[in-house]
Amino acid sequence: MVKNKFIQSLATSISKKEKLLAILIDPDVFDNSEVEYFLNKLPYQTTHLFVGGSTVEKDKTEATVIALKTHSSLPIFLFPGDVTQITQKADGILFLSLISGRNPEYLIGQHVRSVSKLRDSSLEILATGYILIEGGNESAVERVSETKPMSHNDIQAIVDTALAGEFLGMKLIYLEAGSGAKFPVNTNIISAVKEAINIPLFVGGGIKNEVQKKEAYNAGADLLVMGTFFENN
Ligand code: 1GP
Repeated sequence: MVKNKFIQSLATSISKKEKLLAILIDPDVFDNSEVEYFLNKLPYQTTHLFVGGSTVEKDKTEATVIALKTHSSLPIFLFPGDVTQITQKADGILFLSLISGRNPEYLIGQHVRSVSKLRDSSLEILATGYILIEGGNESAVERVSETKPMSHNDIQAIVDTALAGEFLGMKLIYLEAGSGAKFPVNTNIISAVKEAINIPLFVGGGIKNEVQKKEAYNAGADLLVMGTFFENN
């Protein structure tokens, strides 16, 4: 595999002003026997598949990745809630550090424990500054990480957090309203963060329709992540 293939292709897409769409699949609720049907229903704009969840039963992630790989050539990235969800069958991993929170376990703890699985791995590792923002209900990330989301009103603090992530060397920033959020990340936040940072910006949580997608892209999101909408439909 070309080193940093995904990060390089992201940079190319951004320079061409292309917009990317990742569909998030939670192995705990995904029916692997329906994989072909599911893939056929995805929007044609889909560019990536993400696989993961805050908590996933052991071995389910790998089975789901294998099922998806059998029927799709889209790049598959792990979006793991913890170290148990790492499988070598994917193309890469969002190496998420929850920089909006102050729980060491999700800032660095899980990461250290995952090294034995990643040291000799061919997975592309994408250091991701993961920022949880209030989405109108308690998210699984909030519950599992025992950290509070950042307030929509605190735009400066969110921008500073994103920039701190960039200064730490993270390869991308992910603004997360939480899976099944009542409302997605506010466009004012997206545009303020986009203006401040020089690395790709992912946005997810609570995006349910074309209007919300368009607004998030127009505000500056490079890649949107949608999960619940496709799980439910
Ligand atoms: C969750 O950002 C993703 O981590 C996707 O959220 O399930 O609300 O689309 P939804």
